[in-house]
Amino acid sequence: MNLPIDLRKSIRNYAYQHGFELCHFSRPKIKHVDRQALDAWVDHKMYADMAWMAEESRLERRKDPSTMMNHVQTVISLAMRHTPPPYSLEEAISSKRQGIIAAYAHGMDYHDIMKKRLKALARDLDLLLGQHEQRVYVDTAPVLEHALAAASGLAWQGKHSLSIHRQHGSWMMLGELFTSAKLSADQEATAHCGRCIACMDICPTKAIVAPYVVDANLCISYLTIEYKGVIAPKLRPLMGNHIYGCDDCQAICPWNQKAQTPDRDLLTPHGENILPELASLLHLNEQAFRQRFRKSPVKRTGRAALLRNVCIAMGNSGNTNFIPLLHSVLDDSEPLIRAHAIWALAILYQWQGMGNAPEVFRKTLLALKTKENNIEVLTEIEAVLSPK
Ligand code: B12
Ligand code: SF4
Ligand code: SF4
Repeated sequence: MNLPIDLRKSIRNYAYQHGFELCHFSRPKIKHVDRQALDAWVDHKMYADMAWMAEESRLERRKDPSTMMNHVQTVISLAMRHTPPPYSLEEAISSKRQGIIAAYAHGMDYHDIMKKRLKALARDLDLLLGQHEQRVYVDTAPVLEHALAAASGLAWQGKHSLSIHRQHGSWMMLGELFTSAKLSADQEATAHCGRCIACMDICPTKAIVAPYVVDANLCISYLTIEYKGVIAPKLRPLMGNHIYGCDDCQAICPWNQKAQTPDRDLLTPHGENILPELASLLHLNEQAFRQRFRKSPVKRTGRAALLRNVCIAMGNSGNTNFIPLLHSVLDDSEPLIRAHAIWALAILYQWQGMGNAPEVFRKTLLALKTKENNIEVLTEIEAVLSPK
């Protein structure tokens, strides 16, 4: 069915009522240049351990959204804004006591909220247009969300690869509603990065390897959220006090300096998660972790990986008050935490001017070595006892 243009106005109104600030329309097509760029990204293994990003069938669906649903005619791209970080980047990265959780994770998990809102919008569309085929997607589906957002005019893709809106900046999350109704498409977005490369310059790990291309292997967001293993020693010092995600490339972006705090933030930021005290996190046992982050996206990362990040942030802080705390997790049941606590202690002892491993720490490590059977923890012990 071909539908009149002003129906889009009604749909936008519904979208707004459901908590979406932006609602734009495009055909279910990905441009050749985006398909090629996706292939190149996969060929260069920039997806790191996120194997699903390279799975053949999912890759094909990413490149051709029309294969996601029979009879799809229109993709409705939607954005839900969230509150920007309520602190400056300098203030956050210079703290010696606190860790940084990315702004989108200061409140509730957007996946849950956005899915509910998209389904409610789909019900409205059935009432408006008559019962028809629809599907909703948020984040995890094989949908190239940035490319569709750009095609629909919702936002352009910045050099940090994120979607930016002229007025709202990039502090927003994306979702899509695929429908069999043929609604007129909006005009493609125009880009406004110009000659700026501030995001590429500020990135602590130089993960934006070329304009529009992020190598996940290097990105702190990937390392702290998605990656569950031992973090490469050379990357640890670059992670600073980022303990969940990273907003540096967005915080520096000139388009975000003009962005207003949204009137309503359905993710409702929670004070506890805004620059949390590192010390308050290191002693969370499994139950306390689940309780503390039960509504937050942080729960998806799990206790072991979060506390691994906390250990790294403590090591990077130069705050030697953390030494006793780190000693107390050397017998944690999670090898990941033990391994990174050893690294952090070695760094903090250096800050104290006690060389690589002062005598008391050496004795502790020698004792640990006799009972440790995890190879990764043993590697960390060796790196301190016999540095190369
Ligand atoms: C995998 C993934 C990640 C990975 C990889 C990131 C990446 N850039 O690929 C990791 C874990 C690192 C990550 C991190 C983050 N993510 Co993420 N992530 C995704 C996910 C699931 C897929 C992205 C993807 O397809 N990557 C593959 C690459 C090839 O795609 P691409 O980056 O869009 O690349 C395009 C460009 O390179 C373009 N291109 C190439 N050359 C050129 C040249 C020109 C001129 C142009 C215009 C374009 C262009 O072509 C490519 C294909 O379209 C999406 C959700 C989704 N389903 O889309 C969320 C998503 C992108 N993430 C999101 C967020 C919020 C983040 C973080 C900000 C979280 C945080 N605060 O820590 C960081 C930001 C890091 C960054 N700078 O990208 C949001 C972005 C919202 C927004 N405003 O844009 C999304 C859309 C989730 C959502 N539903 O809201 N993420
Ligand atoms: S999220 Fe952080 S590490 Fe990743 S590209 Fe942006 S600034 Fe770099
Ligand atoms: S910091 Fe500059 S280059 Fe990067 S996304 Fe923003 S405007 Fe574009």
